[in-house]
Amino acid sequence: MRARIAVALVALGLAAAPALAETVEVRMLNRGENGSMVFEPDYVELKPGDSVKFLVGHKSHNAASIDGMVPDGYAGFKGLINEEIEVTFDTPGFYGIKCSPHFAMGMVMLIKVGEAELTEAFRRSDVPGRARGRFDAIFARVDQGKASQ
Ligand SMILES: [Cu+2]
Repeated sequence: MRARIAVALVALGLAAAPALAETVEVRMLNRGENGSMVFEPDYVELKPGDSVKFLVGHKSHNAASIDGMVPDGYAGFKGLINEEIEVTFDTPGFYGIKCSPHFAMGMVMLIKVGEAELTEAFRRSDVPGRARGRFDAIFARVDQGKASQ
């Protein structure tokens, strides 16, 4: 009897899950656990249809997609400085995100939507040196499979 109830609950959970789009909060910070000028968390995995809400942890940051680090055909987005924006991601793939004024200082993050392959071309995207270092560290965590926030 107990087993039958458990099976029924699992079935309900699986049936309900795809309809529930989630919103993950990411803070834009002058200083965080991983140093200065950071998004926290710096890596997020989403289901298609989920959203990220970029919160103003500290002032003078924004969130914008990085040209060349988004799925083919994706139009991109760019928040204003100090703007809290919520962005919905429908297309599977990897998305590189930057803070426009602090891109050169390495203020970047990565978003994975659905099933996606981290290609060599994506890894070698042309970004400033400090962003390169941050991305390489995130890629290493993705490769190790312990990247989930
Ligand atoms: Cu910034």
